[in-house]
Amino acid sequence: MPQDNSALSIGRSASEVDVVVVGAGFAGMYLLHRLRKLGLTARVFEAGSGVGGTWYWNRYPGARCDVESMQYSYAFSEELQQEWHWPELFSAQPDILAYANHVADRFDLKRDITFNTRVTSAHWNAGAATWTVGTDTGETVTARHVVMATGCLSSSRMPDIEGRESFKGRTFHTGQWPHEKVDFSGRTVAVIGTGSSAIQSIPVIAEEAGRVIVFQRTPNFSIPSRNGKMTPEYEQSWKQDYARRRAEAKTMRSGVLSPLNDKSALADDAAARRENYEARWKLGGTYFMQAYNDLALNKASNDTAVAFVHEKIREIVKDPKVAEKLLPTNHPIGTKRICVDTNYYETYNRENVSLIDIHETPILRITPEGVQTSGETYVVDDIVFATGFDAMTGTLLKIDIIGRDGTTLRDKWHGGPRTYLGLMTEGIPNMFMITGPGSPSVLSNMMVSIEQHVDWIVQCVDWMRANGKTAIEADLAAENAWVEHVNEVAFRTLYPQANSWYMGANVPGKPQVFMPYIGGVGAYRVKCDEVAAAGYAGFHLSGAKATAAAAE
Ligand code: NA7
Repeated sequence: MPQDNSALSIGRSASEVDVVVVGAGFAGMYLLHRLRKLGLTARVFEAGSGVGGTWYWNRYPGARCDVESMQYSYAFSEELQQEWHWPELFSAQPDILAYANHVADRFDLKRDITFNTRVTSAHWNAGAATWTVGTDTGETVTARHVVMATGCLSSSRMPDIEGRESFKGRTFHTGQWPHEKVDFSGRTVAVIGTGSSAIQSIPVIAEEAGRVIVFQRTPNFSIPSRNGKMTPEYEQSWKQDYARRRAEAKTMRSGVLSPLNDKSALADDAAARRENYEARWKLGGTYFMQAYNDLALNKASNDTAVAFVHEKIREIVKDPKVAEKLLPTNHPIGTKRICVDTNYYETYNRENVSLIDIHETPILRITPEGVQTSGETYVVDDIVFATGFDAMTGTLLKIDIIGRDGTTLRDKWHGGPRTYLGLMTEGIPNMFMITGPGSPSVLSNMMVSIEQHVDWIVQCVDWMRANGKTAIEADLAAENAWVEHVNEVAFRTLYPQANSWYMGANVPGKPQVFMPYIGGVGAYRVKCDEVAAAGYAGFHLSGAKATAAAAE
């Protein structure tokens, strides 16, 4: 029985701890809670001034989760999931941030979190089997383990457009939005990008601004969310049945309990297919992609869903020229993260909204007054960059990580990320990643994947203590086999056909490797559990029991 040391506090000044955790989003918070329960000491470093990670930074108008509230929440505490009330079916950013703060207070987490502090380096000390972690405030801490709870979309990316710095008006990035409300009343606003953040924010900005000019490079598929108020009946249906539903969600491909229609799109005739897509469109959200079981696998099946959404866009958008520009044609539906919206396509029927296709008229530069394209110069008051992130690896590679025998993470990953199970990388001992590349991460309900990784890591650290092991490192052959498997599974699907951030394609010069693991949350969990049960097969463990016992 692990000892309950949740009251244990080491404060924010300890220079030696068992575990350094980088990031106080949902991963770092739950990890801290679990480590304390084991009686381990931990310090969490967080660049922001508060908890919440993604939901701390992405405060843009309309920011909302595309996994429904009853499922996008922690499952580890029955009391927590019973007592918390979500006001809407799909939660808005302020509600998720309020939840993160509630959890931090309820489990008294903040006393071990050092805010406003970014980890800049981590150097492995081979003799002592410890890490020395450095921060931008000049502090150094020594720890046996480091866990990167750094998030998958935490390095926002400004585009390399000439003259960007010369713009005289206000500029914003959706991923680093100000904490106070931004007033767009009466202003002319350029929005660059049409990914999920833009699709969520454009309808809200358009209601307030004088004019909105959207600069689109690639149209995206978006499905109406059908968000609404949480009804007591719906909430109760979940709360009464939470244990069973959570357990079932863990076995699903995406970690979301969802209505999968387990047949091929080609098994239905055109009329039945249309009826099915219509029902899914009415249902709303990402469940659209589960209308059939082969939409991510079979191009002919996928084409039927594409045709349906194209038809919907043409139906909603009144100006046929604008509608044509909005049709995504260069990637199968779902191979870029599908967007979920409230009134996105409808917004283009507003008088004050214009769409500029930058394939037709490329952006040449940003001037002090606005955005100059090959066709026209648009004078604007504000520019909103909804241009995304250096996903999955960006934040990790900013940290100067030096592992065994001088191996640096940057060198190790110069051709793209290489991991064993998305949890560790060879050459860098005792450093775990939560939802790292090579794990289901961004293709899944992040809460489910975070809890799975935290549970696995905590169990591993505990096992190491019990077995007198001081170091764990991924085996190179096991890692190579896993990387090959991740690729092989990805290339069985349509995903690699899109220039997506899953592939690193949105960052010029970034190696193009399919980063998340498509094999599904359920199968992946089984694999991780088997590895642990086999005494951490595919990992090298070192350290003598006698030494550990003496140290304790
Ligand atoms: P995304 O999905 O990466 O979207 C970024 C958008 O910005 C996308 O439309 C890009 O076009 C566009 N972009 C990027 N660089 C440029 C330049 N230089 N010029 C014009 N347009 C550009 O990021 P989001 O923040 O919307 O969403 C990220 C995830 O958060 C989302 O998938 C959900 O999981 C939640 P492109 O497609 O690259 O042609």
